[in-house]
Amino acid sequence: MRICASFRVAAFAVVAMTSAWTASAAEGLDLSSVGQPGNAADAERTIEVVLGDNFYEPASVQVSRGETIRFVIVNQGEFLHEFNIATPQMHFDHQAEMMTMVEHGMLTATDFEPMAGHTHDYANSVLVRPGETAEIVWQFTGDAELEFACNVPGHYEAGMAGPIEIVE
Ligand SMILES: [Cu+2]
Repeated sequence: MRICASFRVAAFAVVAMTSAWTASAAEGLDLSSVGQPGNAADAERTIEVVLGDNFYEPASVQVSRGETIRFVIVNQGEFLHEFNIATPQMHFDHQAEMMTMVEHGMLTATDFEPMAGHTHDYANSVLVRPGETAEIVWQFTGDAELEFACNVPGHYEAGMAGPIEIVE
């Protein structure tokens, strides 16, 4: 995690304003219906997901219930994108949080700054800067309707969401 000195000052200033939504975000994050973090050693498959402006390749994925997948997430776009495994409602809620991050200068079109109390450090989601690659290992043990999506403001509506079909 990189926190530059100037950002520490800015972060301190907005901590009071953001503490409420940070707490609610953490408390509301019951991931059991989505699945659970997996171990890379248990992954039966690796799926490479390319993030573009504003699309995913592949546009959908199919997994077996209980399967552990290693996602290698490559941002080939010119903008910051997210790969987030969740329910449509969770994505909707997260979009509001991200809008707050934008309003507080924590998130721009191409970059984001982690801060105390909110590092955007969830096991089911990752923000990937342009040109960077990230990994998520996830085990699909939940029973909710899932999709992967980017909740950077405007991107979901622009098409950055795809279904995750879970087959028995
Ligand atoms: Cu995006």
